[in-house]
Amino acid sequence: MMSRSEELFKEAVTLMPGGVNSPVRAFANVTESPRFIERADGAYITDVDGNTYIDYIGSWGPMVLGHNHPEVLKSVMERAAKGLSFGAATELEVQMARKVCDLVPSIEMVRMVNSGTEAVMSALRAARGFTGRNKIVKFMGCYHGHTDAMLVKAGSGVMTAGRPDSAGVPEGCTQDTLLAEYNNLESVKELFDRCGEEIAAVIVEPVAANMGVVLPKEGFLQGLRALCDQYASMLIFDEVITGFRLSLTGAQGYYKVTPDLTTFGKIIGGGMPVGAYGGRREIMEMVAPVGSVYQAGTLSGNPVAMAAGLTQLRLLSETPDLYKNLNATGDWFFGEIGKILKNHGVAHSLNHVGSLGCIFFTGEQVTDYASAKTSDTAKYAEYFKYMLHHGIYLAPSQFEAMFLGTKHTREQELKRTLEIMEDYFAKSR
Ligand code: HOZ
Repeated sequence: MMSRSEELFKEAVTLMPGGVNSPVRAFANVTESPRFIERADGAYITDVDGNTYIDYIGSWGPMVLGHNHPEVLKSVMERAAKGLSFGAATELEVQMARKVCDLVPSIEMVRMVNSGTEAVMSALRAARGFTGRNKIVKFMGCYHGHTDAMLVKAGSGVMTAGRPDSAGVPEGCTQDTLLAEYNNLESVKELFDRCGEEIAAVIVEPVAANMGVVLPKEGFLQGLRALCDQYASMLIFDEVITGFRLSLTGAQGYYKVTPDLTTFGKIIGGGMPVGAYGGRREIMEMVAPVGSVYQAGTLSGNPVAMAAGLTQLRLLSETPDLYKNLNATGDWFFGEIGKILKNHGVAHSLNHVGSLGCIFFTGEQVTDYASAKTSDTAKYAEYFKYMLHHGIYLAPSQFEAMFLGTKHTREQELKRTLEIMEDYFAKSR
């Protein structure tokens, strides 16, 4: 008999490409039928068949405080009762801008948009407008949303689709995208040597989290900063994943490197469809209606989304030791995973920082796109399926991250997860 999720998927594929509104969630790479989610609470997510799982996706990052935080929910309900969208300025937008500028020292001005993709697209335009240059350096395996210029050797679903680029992107849109290797400063230097005066910006995920998780080597981010300074190019940190996750000041605070521009995504809306870009005042003042870089959006700064995001940012900034505890829990959890993998002789590269991590099934240390690609994706699919069938909801792709939140406790959720991992790796020897 078919489950309700299977029934829905059968219908969905006749109505939506691949049955979904975003490719990774189709579960195609783990040869499993996607679960259709009904509700979520804390660290748990429940599908339409009533199966409850410990959730390690957390809406791809924003659920740092767990699903359905009562205060976030309350602010959404109260705000929704006053109207869903005005397409006009609101006080909440001012409060949100104030909060982001107060929390992140590199951001003097900010503009709200509706997604990380939009934030990146707009930040690139601002950097190009400000410098009067066209070329952008991007790293293989880094994913910056699906804006045309960034769909070159991108991570996430593009990586698992088995083709490096997307159809429908004219060559002209990517001719100014220069590719470098993550963690290889030399590859960036070569590009600057060749055409440094034409490079508007270097964009990077300060912790790459869309080719699995790949940490920056010591000096890599600092080296990018120095090169950008030398050539008066902009350094853009895409903190869609790391912002308000690694620390209150994101990866830039964690690694102590200051970008010129920063992009944020869903995390800034507490899970609502929000993104933002911001940075140095002189760059942001290039943006319309002050400057000549055009960018707009009816739903940008939507009051309900702002209410959710502001409440989440307030809770994140006011809860004592939140990041200290969350990062310590991450260190402990991934440490325990490491022990299990080692005990069972599993070839792996376990990459993690704070509450973000992933297991690569490869004997190579994963430090970039090429080494990430050595991972055995069939092995990942097998592991994923076992975990799913035992109540653990992991990313349905090798090339994504595992996200922890404050509701994942050592005593319950993490302990249970480790027990199931132990069972799996003991059986799959
Ligand atoms: N890598 C994406 C999040 N950063 C996956 C989300 C999706 O495609 O649905």
